[in-house]
Amino acid sequence: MSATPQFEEGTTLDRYLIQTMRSSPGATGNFIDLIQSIALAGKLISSRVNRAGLLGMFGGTGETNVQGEFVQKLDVYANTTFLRALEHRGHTCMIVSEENEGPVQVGSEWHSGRYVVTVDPLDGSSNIDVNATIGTIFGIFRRKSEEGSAADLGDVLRSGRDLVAAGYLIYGSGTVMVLAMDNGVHGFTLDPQVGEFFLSHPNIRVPDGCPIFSVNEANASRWQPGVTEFVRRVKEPVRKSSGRYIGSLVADFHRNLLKGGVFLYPGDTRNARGKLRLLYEAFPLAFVAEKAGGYATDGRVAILDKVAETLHDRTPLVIGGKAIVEEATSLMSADPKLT
Ligand code: P6P
Repeated sequence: MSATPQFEEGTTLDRYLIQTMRSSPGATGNFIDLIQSIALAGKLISSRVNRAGLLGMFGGTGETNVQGEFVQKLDVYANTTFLRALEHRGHTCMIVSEENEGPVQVGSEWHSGRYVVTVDPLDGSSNIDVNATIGTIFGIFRRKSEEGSAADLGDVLRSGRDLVAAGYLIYGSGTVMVLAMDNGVHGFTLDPQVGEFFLSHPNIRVPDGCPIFSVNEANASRWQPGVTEFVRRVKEPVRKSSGRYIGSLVADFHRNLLKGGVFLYPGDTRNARGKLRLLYEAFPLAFVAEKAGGYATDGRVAILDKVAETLHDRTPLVIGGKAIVEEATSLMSADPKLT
């Protein structure tokens, strides 16, 4: 794919995709259609999130999901919306969602779809009722299995390096879609009055330095020595770093992507693999981070070098500016392995 052409003010997501993909050999339009389907799901979820309090969409369903987490009403809506947006366009053959225990095979008449999508339909949903920023995270693989046949687990239990695109939608003061592909990372802001995403953050690059560190210090008593030492160092006055923790991965990541800094959710003596999921949280955001000049590790190895062994694998996560992530990783990799 060619280097990012310059885009004029008011470029829509559709125009960006067409201009970018025009230079891609063998482009069939399937990928553009897939991103447009994700954008549609984002518009629908954004509208519902913004009116949740008026529509009785606060609170839980009384169910727990495969993660053992209480399912919020908006979790169900977001998951259903995302699955429906992807299922009937012929571009997707399988979807792996945080909210579904197994993979969702796209309907039999559409097995020809060439893409596999991993998704956290609504990340941070425990923040919904307090109107804090939440988001949708997605990753896109090209299937390995024969087009026209049923997809299989080999299409998704694979290395993060196989991702062809990834991104997220953040539902905050505005709704922004951040999309990472070979040619870089770009942000598109939704104008709800016209229902269109417009290019607002071209060529996002993670700033150097560490103006912000983001970690839940309530877990400090369970941290390994390397994490404790890193957080001590980053809090030294000379570093001029501020602590910010929203408790919504998409919001904490997006702020650090734009302003610089590091987010950590390490493994600890209670959860050796931490809390966050590899396939539909860490992989996609690590792809975005690396395409923006940043980095992401599990405290030892690059997130994208890992191979997913189960659909809901958890992983420790250190993500943000390259130098600060490398500094944290150099300390954490000396820790004894947690079992
Ligand atoms: P804690 C939200 O529930 C989430 O999955 C991520 O969005 C967020 O980064 C993390 O959990 C917060 O977890 O344990 O700090 O509340």
